[in-house]
Amino acid sequence: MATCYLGIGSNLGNRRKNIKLAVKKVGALKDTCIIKESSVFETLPVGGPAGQPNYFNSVLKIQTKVPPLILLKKLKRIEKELGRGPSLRFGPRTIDLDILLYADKVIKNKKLTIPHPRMFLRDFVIKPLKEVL
Ligand code: PH2
Ligand code: MG
Ligand code: MG
Repeated sequence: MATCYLGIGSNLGNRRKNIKLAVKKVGALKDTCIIKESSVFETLPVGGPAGQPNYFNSVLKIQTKVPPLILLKKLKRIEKELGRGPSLRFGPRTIDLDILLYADKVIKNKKLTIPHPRMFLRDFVIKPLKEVL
């Protein structure tokens, strides 16, 4: 089992509900369990088009046997199930599920970079992450 941290964000639709449903779906993944769930924080959008709604952000600590690239694929499927369509880079989205850390792995390829390349610059990640470390 690998300990892994996921960043969750939503700034479209019923943001709190989107996060709740995403957590439920992550918890239902095979070979995966949720260890801790941070509080949900309302945060100002960083980057992206001007005038987009505030985000709700949280972080999940999970344990999983699912390897990183497969986990990424499963998270993308959950995003799609929750109504995320194609969007601008940093544009508004119903749900965003990012792998922040995966055990002590360092990964860099076309599809995935771990640790998440911008996590240490982002208060909206660091604040909830501190609650669940
Ligand atoms: N996600 C982004 C870009 N900007 N800003 C906030 N406050 N929260 C986010 O989750 C967020 C963002 C790209 O994924
Ligand atoms: Mg993101
Ligand atoms: Mg993402």
